[in-house]
Amino acid sequence: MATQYPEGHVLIIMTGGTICMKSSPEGLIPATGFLSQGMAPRPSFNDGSMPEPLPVMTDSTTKKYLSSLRTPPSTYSRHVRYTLYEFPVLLDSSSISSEGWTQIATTIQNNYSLFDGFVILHGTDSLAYTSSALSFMLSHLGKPVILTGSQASIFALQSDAVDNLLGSLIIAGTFMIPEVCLFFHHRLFRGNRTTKVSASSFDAFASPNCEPLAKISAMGAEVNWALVRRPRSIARFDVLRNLDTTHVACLRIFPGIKPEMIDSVLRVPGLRGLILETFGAGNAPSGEDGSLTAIFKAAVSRGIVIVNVSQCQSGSVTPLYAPATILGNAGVVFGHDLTTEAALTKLSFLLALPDISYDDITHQMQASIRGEMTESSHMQFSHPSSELPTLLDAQVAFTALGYAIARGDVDAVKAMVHGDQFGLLEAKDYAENTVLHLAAVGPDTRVLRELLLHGASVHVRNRAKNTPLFLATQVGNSEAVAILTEVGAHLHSEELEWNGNCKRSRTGEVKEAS
Ligand code: ASN
Repeated sequence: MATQYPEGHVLIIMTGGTICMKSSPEGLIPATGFLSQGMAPRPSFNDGSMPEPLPVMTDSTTKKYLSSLRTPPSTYSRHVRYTLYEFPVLLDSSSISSEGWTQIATTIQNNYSLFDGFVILHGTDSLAYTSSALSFMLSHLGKPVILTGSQASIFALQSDAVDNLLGSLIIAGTFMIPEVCLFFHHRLFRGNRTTKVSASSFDAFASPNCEPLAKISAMGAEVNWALVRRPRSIARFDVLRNLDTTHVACLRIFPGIKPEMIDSVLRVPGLRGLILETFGAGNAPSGEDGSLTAIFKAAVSRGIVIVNVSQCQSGSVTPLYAPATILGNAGVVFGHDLTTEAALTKLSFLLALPDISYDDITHQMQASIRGEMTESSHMQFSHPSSELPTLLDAQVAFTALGYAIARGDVDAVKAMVHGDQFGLLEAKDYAENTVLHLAAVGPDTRVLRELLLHGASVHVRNRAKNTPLFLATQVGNSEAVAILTEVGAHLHSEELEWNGNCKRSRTGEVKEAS
């Protein structure tokens, strides 16, 4: 059925979890057939248009055509067209491991150029761990990866499954939020900031040290673009497989804990890292005559990375009290406001990097690499309400930026997008061209490079469904094509078909090839 609205294409990856579960004599277990039984019968997931199957890479060389469905148009006048790839073995997420994370990351990588976004369906028990792990495994990510699940099965009469899945699907198919996110109970969180806080409530996840990236209400999604992280280097999307979860441990300090207990964990053969969950702002007992401190010091000198995170949900590990300072002096790393989930998966990620030194690991554990930690220099600047930029200011700024791009004025462009308070990188003109579309056909590729270094997305398409790369190809701007390709831009299947059939002038006007 023809449609006047554009479609975002999303791949849903089903790994298991309550969302797909059905009863068995042993209790709830994951069941197959989610697309046909759970989604197709519901009008909010299926507009009845019976679209063609979509190609999905089930491994690096095998392409299969899987049934697809399309949502009715959303508030954003867009459909989301999607298909669902079910893993051969569906898990209760309590059984996920580094192998499962690699399977998810590899599936995203194999299908990266075929879809605009990805939704991962996963059990809630270890959802915060998987979200954190993927955030480290996927580097230079340029498309949304949204993990979700539910507290009750989609087949249950009262369930949070439809809201969680529909919200994730619409965000992944509409907004270019190039982060690993967790969507639950109407809120989109940065995945590596989350923790599961309830075993039964629908409001099951919290992100205590980082505001949600977006909230859904009856008015639609309110995205906090100032918080959204973007890739800011000229590099392609890449995946690190096989996190080292076998040489790390996690230990929670409690009143009266015996030093021998800690020592025996630190002497587990092959142990390379320990996440130490301490009291409050990072405090732990020193032991009689400093015996516990001596144990930590000895472990550090054996090359074990020990990271101090708080048992509290919010706040940060700091050298405020003597016990935390003593731990720091013994070589224990301050994990600041990392969640345990993020600390454990980050350490497993760093330990899996080839040729990384002990000093590099301890240094990186104390800095933010994927927005997992609040860095004091990144404190949000907030405008007094009287100085909030108006819509008119933003429109004027976007027009001025458009002119600067058109004349190739790299200094003016740099000044305008630096500390961008108007959301210029998300803004679109009447034809839904972003600043990157304009720069792709502009006279100076230094402007294009500058916009990329400030986080402009190469994957956003304009109203005619064209990417900046397509426009650059059409006007024969080979330098722009090379730069865009270097950051992982790719043509979509329709663009590959159109390419060669028509030529576009530098002003963006389409001409039939003669
Ligand atoms: N045990 C389930 C899981 O994590 C819990 C859930 O998904 N709500 O797979």
